[in-house]
Amino acid sequence: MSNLMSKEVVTVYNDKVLNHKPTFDIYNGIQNPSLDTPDRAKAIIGALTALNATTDVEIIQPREFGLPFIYRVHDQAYVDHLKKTSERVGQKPPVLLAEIDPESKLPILKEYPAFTYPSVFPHGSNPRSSNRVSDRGLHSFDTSTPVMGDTYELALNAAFTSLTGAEMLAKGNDLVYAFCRPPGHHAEKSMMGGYCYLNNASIAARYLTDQTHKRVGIIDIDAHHGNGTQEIFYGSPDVFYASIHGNPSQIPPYYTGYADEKGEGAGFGYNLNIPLPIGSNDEAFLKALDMTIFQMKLFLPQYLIISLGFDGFKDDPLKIFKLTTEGYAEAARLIGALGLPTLSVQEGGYATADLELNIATYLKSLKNSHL
Ligand code: Q9C
Ligand code: ZN
Repeated sequence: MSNLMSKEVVTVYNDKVLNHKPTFDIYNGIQNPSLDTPDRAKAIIGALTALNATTDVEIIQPREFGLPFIYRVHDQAYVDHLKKTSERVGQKPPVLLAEIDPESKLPILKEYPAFTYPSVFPHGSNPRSSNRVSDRGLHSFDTSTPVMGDTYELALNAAFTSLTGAEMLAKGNDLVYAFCRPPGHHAEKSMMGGYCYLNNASIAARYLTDQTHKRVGIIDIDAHHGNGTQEIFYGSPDVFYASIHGNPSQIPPYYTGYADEKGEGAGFGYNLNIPLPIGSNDEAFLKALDMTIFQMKLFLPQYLIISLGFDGFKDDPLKIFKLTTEGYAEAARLIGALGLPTLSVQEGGYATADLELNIATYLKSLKNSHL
């Protein structure tokens, strides 16, 4: 597929990305509006529409895949839990709740879709569950990841988006962007959390190894550790997971993402974590990316998946890193210079006003550097 002209980025998504409306993060018992707003999707669609007009990207719709592609990564019992919980919640009417108006600072009544959160978490050495309350905790690791009536359908749509992207790669396309929403890298084999339900990047990686028997490298540049992707491939030598993220001793997902987590069994040596101090700048991040790419090259990957989050941006409300738009451009150049067939999968990024520029800059830079 190589061509002297820089090539188009095949972009996969549909308008369902706008429908996901998570209600709240519950932090220390207090409800805050979720940062994963539909306005994020509007911003990204704005960028993609403009890039489509200049023929930098070509937009295609995701297609459906059978559930066995999902079960290659997630336990069937977990997928069933997500489906049944969504169905049950979807049968309830919307709820009216007070929310603080950011301008007037006064409570205003707002209508939310029906939702459910975990209320308890597993304990004991052999946690058993056959109750909807204990099941919620069994399959969630935080209180930021509500299930609404359409969550199962929309999470599956995001997984189909990344599977369609992987299929395009397997068919010989060099650069593919899957606009997945909800995101995926925090979702474990049988746990939701961190705004994630199904691990889109992992589902794509497993599809590629199954279909092509080639080695897949994953570089996760979302500012959080992808605990789900790490867990899923921890024992796998055919998928190398590498992540650069804010130090998990200070930020979510807290419990994993340390540098001494290197994989286990046959997968030992195929997991790389580079935690960076909160407040790190472009220079520190790009140095870590350079080290990551050096390690990745030794693995001789045949496909590359980027877990693409922009929450390391300097104006992100989570204030993890101080990366600039030019920093993301340089990151894309380093990634593009590998010259591998590359699928970029959307993860987080909450500086909505800057998302449009950041995604456009990343995709153009990737396209122009990938020869
Ligand atoms: N007070 C991704 O970036 N915690 N997930 C937010 C806000 C959840 C991040 C707390 C962060 C989840 C995909
Ligand atoms: Zn993130």
